Amino acid sequence: SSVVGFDFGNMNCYISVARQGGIDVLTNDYSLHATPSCVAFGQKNRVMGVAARQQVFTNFKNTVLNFKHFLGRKYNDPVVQQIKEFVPCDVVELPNGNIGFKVNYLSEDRIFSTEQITASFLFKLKQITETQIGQKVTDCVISVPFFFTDLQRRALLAASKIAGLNVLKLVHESTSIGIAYGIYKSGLLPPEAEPAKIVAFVDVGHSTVQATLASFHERKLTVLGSTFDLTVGGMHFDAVIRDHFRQELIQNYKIDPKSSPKHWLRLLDECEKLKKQMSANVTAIPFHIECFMNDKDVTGKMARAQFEELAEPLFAKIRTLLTNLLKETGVQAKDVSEVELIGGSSRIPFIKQIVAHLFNREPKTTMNQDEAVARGAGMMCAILSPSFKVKEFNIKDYVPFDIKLVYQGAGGGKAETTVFKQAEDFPFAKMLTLMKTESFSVVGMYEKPNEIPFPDTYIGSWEVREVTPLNGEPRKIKAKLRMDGHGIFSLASATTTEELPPEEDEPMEPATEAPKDQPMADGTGETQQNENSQNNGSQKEGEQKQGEKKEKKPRKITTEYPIVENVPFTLNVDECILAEQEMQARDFEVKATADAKNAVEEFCYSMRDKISGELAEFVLPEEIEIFQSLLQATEDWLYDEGEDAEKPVYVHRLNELKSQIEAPILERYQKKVQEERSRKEAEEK
Ligand code: ATP
Ligand code: K
Ligand code: MG
Repeated sequence: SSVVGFDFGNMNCYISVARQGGIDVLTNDYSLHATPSCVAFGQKNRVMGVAARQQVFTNFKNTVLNFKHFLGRKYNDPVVQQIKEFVPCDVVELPNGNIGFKVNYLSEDRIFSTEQITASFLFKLKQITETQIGQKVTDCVISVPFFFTDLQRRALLAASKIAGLNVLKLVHESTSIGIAYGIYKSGLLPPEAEPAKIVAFVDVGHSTVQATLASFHERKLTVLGSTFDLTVGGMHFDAVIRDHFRQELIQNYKIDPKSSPKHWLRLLDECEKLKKQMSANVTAIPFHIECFMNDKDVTGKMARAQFEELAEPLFAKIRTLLTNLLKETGVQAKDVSEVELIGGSSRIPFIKQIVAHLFNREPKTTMNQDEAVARGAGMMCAILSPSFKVKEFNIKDYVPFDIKLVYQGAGGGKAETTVFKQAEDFPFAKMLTLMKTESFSVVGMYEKPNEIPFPDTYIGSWEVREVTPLNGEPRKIKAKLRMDGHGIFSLASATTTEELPPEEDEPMEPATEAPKDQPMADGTGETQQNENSQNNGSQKEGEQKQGEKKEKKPRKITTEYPIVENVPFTLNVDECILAEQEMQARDFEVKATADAKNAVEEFCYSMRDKISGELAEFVLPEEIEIFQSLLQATEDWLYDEGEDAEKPVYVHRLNELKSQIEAPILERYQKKVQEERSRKEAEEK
C-alpha cells in the first residue's frame, strides 16, 4: 500500500512518498512542489491547487482560500472572524452556527462546509500522488498544527474520509519536523548514554508561527514543548503592508481598496510579492498595479527598514512565543545546541535576527524549509505502514493541552480529575475506576480555557448504559480513557470484572479475560497505565494459584457496557461522500470531454502537416484539397459551434475524420508495405 505524507498548509501543501531509496517530495500537475491550498468552483466543474489559485481574480466569488483553520470551528469563532477577510468567496453562517462557503457551482448557488472544501482539496492531493507514483493511494499521514483541538482533528479526519483517504495518523507539524531532523541527522546525534542534543524549530508559515523544543538521541525524538501564535504568519505580514498602502491609495489616488473585496485581495497579493522581494533586497522595492480601481495605475514603494517598523507588533509576538517556549519547557537558551528555521516566512531576515538574539546563536536552515514537514509526515507513514521497513525510530510525542474528566462522584457531587497532562506522550490509555449503580455519563473537557485557541473547552460526553447494581451495591466500573494516535480523546470502553460464587463440580473453565488492549487500528500501538491503586497487587485475572483446591477456583466474568458517544461534530459524512463522488464524476466527465476535444484538434493539426509531408505519396492529387478543406472546416467548427460540445460529438467528429481521411491513406500505405514485403521475399528466393 501507499506510504504518503501530506503537509496540509494554510497556503501550500507538500506531498512526500517513501520509496526504498528514501523520502521524495513529489511535484504536482504543474511540475511544482507546492500545491496551493485552493478550491474553486465553476459552471462546469471544480478545480483545485495551482489551477484554482491561478484563476482567483477571474472567478473571485467562487474561490476558497485560507480555510485550514476553519476546520471544526463555528462561524462566530474569533479565529474565523479574523481570517474570514482573506477568503475570496462569501463565508456565511448556517442556522446551526456552522460555517458555509457560498459559491456558484454548475450555475447553482451552493453552500459547502469546511470539511467538504478540505475534502475536495485532499482529493486533489490524492490524485496528484496517484499520477506521480502510478499507484492507488489510500493510506497516508497528514500533518496538523499541534494546537488543533479535538474537534478540529475530527473534522480533518472526516474530510479525509470524504476524500477517500485512510489516515494512519494525524501527526503534529512540529513532531514531523523533529522526525525529519532525527532521521536525517541520525549519525550526528548522541548515543542514549550521553546527554541529549536539544534543538529548537521555529516554523513561520502563512497563518501561524509554531516554535518547538525537542531533544534527540540517536534514533530517538522527545518533543519537549511547543508554543504558537495564530495571529502571526505570512498573511499577517502581507496585511500590514497592505494596510499601509491602503492609506497611501486613499491619500494619493482617492481610492479605498477595502471597499471592494476583490481589489482588497488583489492588493494583498501584490503586497505578498513585495514582501518576498524585500527579503532579498535592502533597497526600496517599487510597487505597481496597472488598471487597479477606477482604471487607475497605482504605484508606491517600500524598503525593508520600513516594513520592519510597520511589522514590529508582529515581531514582538514572535519574541514572546519564543520566550514562552523556553519558560514553559524550563530549558535555558544556552542548552539549546541548534536552532532550525522552517516555513516560508522564516525567510524574512528580521525573523532570523529575532531568533538569533533569543537563542544567542545563528539559526540554521540545513533542513529544506518548505519540505521538512512533508518529509517527516512521509517518514511517520513509513514507520506506521506494515508494508515498509524502517530502522527503529523512537518518538515521544506531546499532548498539547491538559484534559480533564468531569463526572458524578461517589457522594453524588460533581467530581473532576485530570486525565491527560500537557507534555505526556500519546497514544495512551488510562484507567479510571468508578463505583456505579446505574447508567452514567462522563464529560471530557480541556482543563485550561486560556491555553486553547478555541472558544469552547467541551470535548464530548460519553454515556455508559445498562449499568445495574450488584446485589444492591455499586459496581466497580473501569473506564478506559484514551488519547488515540490522532490526538483524539474518548472513553474507549467501560467494563466491570466480577467474581461469581464458586460452583462445585463444574468442569474447570478459564475465566473470561478482561479485554486486552489491542494495538490500535492505526498500528501506532498504545501503552496503558493503571491509575487505580485498588487494583495493584490483586491476583491476575484468570490465573489459578498452585495448590488451590479445584472447586475453590473463583470464576470471573467481564462485562463491557455499551457507550454512546456525544461529540459536537454534526456533519453527515455519508451524505458528503455522495456529494463528493458526484463532483468527482462531473470533473472526470469534463476532463474526458476536454480530452476528446483535444483529440480532434490534435488530429487536424498533425494530419494537415502529414498529408503534405510524410504521407503525401499516399494522397491522391484530387484528394489534397478535399482533405485540407475538411480539416479546415473542422478547425473552424472547433472555435465556433464546436467550442463547447458534449463528449460524444467530439468522438463522432474524430471518427468521421478518421474514416474520411486516415482510412484511405492507411489502406494505401499498408498496400505499399505489403507489396514491398512480397518483393523482398521474391528477391530472397
Ligand atoms: P501554515 O504553516 O500557516 O499552515 P503554510 O505551511 O502553507 O502555512 P508556508 O508554505 O510555510 O506556509 O509559508 C508560506 C508563507 O511564506 C507565505 O506567506 C509566503 O508569502 C511566505 N514567504 C515565502 N517566501 C518568502 C520570502 N522569501 N520572504 C518572506 N516571506 C516568504
Ligand atoms: K507548507
Ligand atoms: Mg506550514
